[in-house]
Amino acid sequence: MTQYHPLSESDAISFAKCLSNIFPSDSELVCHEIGDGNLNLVFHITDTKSDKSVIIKQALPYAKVVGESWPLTLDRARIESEALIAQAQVCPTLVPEVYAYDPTLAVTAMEDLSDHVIMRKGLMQTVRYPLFGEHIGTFLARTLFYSSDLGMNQQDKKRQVDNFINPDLCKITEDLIFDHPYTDADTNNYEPHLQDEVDLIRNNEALLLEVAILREKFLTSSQALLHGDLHTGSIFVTPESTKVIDPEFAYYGPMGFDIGAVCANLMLNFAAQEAWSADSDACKNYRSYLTDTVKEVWTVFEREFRALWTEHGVDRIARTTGYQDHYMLQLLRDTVGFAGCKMVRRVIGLAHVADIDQIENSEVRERAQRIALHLGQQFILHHREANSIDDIVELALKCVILEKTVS
Ligand code: SR1
Ligand code: MG
Repeated sequence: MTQYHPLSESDAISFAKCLSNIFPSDSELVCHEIGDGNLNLVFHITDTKSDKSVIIKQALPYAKVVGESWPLTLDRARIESEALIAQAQVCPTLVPEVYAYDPTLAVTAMEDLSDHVIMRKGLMQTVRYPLFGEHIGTFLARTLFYSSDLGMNQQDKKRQVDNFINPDLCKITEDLIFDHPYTDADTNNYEPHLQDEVDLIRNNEALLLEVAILREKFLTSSQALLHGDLHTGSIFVTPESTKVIDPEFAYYGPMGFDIGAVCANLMLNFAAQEAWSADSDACKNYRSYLTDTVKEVWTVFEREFRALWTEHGVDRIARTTGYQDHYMLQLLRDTVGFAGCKMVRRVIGLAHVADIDQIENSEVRERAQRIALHLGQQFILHHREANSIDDIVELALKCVILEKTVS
């Protein structure tokens, strides 16, 4: 039996050749390792004769971004492939198809999405994706509803909670999102000019309390099967199509964590737009596009989730008058809070976003970092008071005005 080993490009070709119904027998395969994420190897394999292609993704037994000193379970490859399959059952057009999973090699073979672009890159080129809000709002509603106690048998759900227990990857989130940015952790990574803001954050008791409340929810709530890392680098897009990839952080957690991740990453791009737009009018327009998209993501999510609940809810008690409204308001508030935590960590913590880090002009980059930090803090501080998605947008516009007046 083959033992686990990191694949070379030629190993990946041998693996791909054994996949049934992908490549013709006379195929001539070429392979490139294209993984630019923090954790895995990703091989792109094409048949030069038929143009058919496949992605082979392999988990490494450590976090690639740090090295072998940070061991990580290979079980995340199983979790990823099973999460993709579960998502495909309710959103078949919104995730790549899984062709095969090999537990020994921690490898998943899946549909190649090279005709799409990583959304983060598209946003940095100020491309607009008119169907994205509808697609991702639907993805969130369907994946979260059908894996929750509202949409599935509650005993079956508990077995799913067990199946998707993901302690190593949750620990990354617990540390990098809810802990390290608020203390002097070795893994933090921020530019020295931000020290004043970092000090303010670490000494803001009201902020730390809200982070503790949100962290508790991440630690203890098993509302639904989350994607777990739904940033714009985990989403492939074209103007017509949206595909969500990379659910290796999947676990049963609070729904607002996924919705907040999408909103946070749109708002991180918002913070960085001065650098990517051609001029200030274009920047203003693109920022409006981003805030409109945040609103649309929530609005579509809410519409679809409520409709699923009403039409396909399995729980009698969930039909209690007023309960749906109470639940949706709590989801909105969680979304705002988690979005804030995800913005702060991308400036102070270990893993950043290209939207901000790739800004060459240091003054513009600093303005983007400060907008992201201010906005993230506002979201965290006010998440328990939010009553509508418009509150998020209002906070964002206020932050930009404030940043202009102080810089
Ligand atoms: C050590 S992994 C760092 C980050 O990359 C992933 O995409 C997650 O966001 C994680 O927090
Ligand atoms: Mg990832």
